[in-house]
Parts: sequence; structure tokens; C-alpha cells
Amino acid sequence: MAEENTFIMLKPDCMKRGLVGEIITRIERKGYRIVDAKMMKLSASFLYEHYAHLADQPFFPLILNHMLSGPVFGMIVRGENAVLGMRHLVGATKFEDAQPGSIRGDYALSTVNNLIHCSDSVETGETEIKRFFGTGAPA
Ligand code: DGI
Repeated sequence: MAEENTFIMLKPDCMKRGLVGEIITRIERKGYRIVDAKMMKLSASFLYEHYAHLADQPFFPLILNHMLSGPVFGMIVRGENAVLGMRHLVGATKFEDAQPGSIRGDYALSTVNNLIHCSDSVETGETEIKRFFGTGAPA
């Protein structure tokens, strides 16, 4: 199986709570590598693009408010089956479904304040890596 790249973003609640090191350690212990990373402050228009699939949801203002509240830390994570593997490591979207042992299950305080984003497919990963890094993943 070929290695995959996935886009991971540590959200403002993760930055504020000082959980960056903890979460990176979990990603590395799983066996994945961080091949690029950068800190960013996102704009509302950028977030409308990234969360376009949710823009008409009643909770979208909560997402916007959270994601504009501070910087995020974006990473390109690489490894065998990294897209699905990171989805498992991150855990379920909904607060009530995120299982202990997953990052969200162990640390998230609500569905919106759920610490971390990860791509949901290889194709989405490519799109998100280009969106956040302006270029594809490094060789
Ligand atoms: O890929 P995910 O982050 O797991 O899920 P997503 O792309 O469907 O949703 C993006 C973010 O939007 C998610 O991390 C938290 C928020 N969200 C999704 N569904 C709900 C939600 N927030 C609230 N309050 N209620 C929802 O039903």
C-alpha cells in the first residue's frame, strides 16, 4: 500500500489549551510523519471555502466564531493509510459519539470545540493541502 498524505489542522481551542505537543506526539507514535507545517490565522472568506459543505447549517456561525478566535496549526501528515488512520485517531465529529482513546474522545469539550480537523479522503486531502499550503505535498 502506497503512503498517503492527509491535511491535519489543530484548531484554536487546541492551541489555547496547550495540547499541540500532546496531539503531535500521538500522530508520531502512530507511525506517521509530519512533512510540512505552518501556523496560520484564517479569514472568514477562507473558512467559508473550507467549510462550504456546512455554510447553510444553523451552527455555522459557531464554527466561524471558533475558527476566527485564534491561530491554527496546519500540517501535512504522511504514512501508510494515513487518511483513514487519522480519521480513527481523531475520532467522531459529534461530541456524543467520540470514543475515549480517540483525540476528540479524550480531549474535546463540545462538537465545535473538537480540537482537530483531518481530511476525509485522499482527494479532499489533496484539495485541502493546496488550499492551506498553496502547493502540493513535498516529494
Ligand atoms: O470532518 P469533521 O470535522 O469531523 O466534520 P465536518 O466537516 O462535518 O464538520 C466540521 C466541523 O463542524 C466539525 O469539526 C464540528 C462542526 N460541526 C459539524 N457538525 C456539527 C458541528 N457543530 C455543531 N454544533 N453541530 C453539528 O451538528
